Amino acid sequence: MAPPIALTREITPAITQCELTHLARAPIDLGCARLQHAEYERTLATLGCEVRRLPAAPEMADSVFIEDTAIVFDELAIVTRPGAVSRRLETTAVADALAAFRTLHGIVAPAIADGGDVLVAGRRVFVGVSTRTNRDAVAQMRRVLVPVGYRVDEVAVTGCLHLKSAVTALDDDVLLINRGWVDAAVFTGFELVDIDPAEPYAANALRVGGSIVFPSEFPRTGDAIRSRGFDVRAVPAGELAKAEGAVTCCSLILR
Ligand code: CIR
Repeated sequence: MAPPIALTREITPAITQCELTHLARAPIDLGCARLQHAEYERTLATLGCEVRRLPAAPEMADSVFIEDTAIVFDELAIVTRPGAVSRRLETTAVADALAAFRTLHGIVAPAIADGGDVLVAGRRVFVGVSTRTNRDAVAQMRRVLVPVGYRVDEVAVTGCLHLKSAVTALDDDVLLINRGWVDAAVFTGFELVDIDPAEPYAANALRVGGSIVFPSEFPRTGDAIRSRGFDVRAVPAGELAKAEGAVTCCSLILR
C-alpha cells in the first residue's frame, strides 16, 4: 500500500502577525518555530508518511496551519472557507495540491469553516460551531458526507478556538478530551481519556497510523495516553502554540 502523504506548509515570517483569539500576543522566535516544525515533519516521516511541504505564502500569516484549509476523507476532500477573513486565500494552494488525490468539494458563503473544528472518528464526524465555523457549514458538510456513509453531528464550542482544541481522536473509539471546553455528553459511546487538569491545552493530539504525535510540553497528559497503551511520539510544539496552533493544525494526512 502507498505510504500516507502528509501535506505541511512552510512557516512565513509574517507568523508574528497571526490571528489570536484567546491568547495575548507573545513574541514568536521564527528560527525556533521552524526547528520545531522540522522536528514535527521528521516525526511524521518516521511514522511512515511521505511529507510534502508546500511553500510558504509569505503574506498569509497563519498558512502553516494547513489543517484549517481542508478536511480529507478516504472518499473525498472538503476545501473550507476559513472563518478568519485574513485566512481565506490560504485554500487555493492547498486545493491545488489535493486535487491530484481526491475529488474536492468546497464550502461556500454564507458558510465559514476551519478544519480545526472538524473531528473525524471512524464514520462519525463532529463539527464544532465556533467563531470560525457556522451552522451553514455543518449543513454543507452533511450534504457531502451523509451520502458516503458518515454521520455528521454539530457540537457547540466555547472557551477555546476550535473543537479540536477541546477534543481529538486517539483511535476510532477513544477520544482525548478537556471536559471544561466541550460537553462530554455529545460523545456517548466513545471511551474518553481526560487531559491532566494542569494542562488545559493538551487535548489536541495527532493520530498517525497507530501512533500519537503529541506536544512534549504536556508530559502528564502524554503519560495518561501512554498508560492507555498508545505509542506516543513527543514533539516540541511550544513556539507555534503562541500562535494558537497545536499538532493537528500543521498537517493534512492523506491515507
Ligand atoms: C488562527 O487563529 O487561525 C491561527 N492563529 C491558529 C490556527 C490553529 N489551527 C488549528 O487549531 N486548527
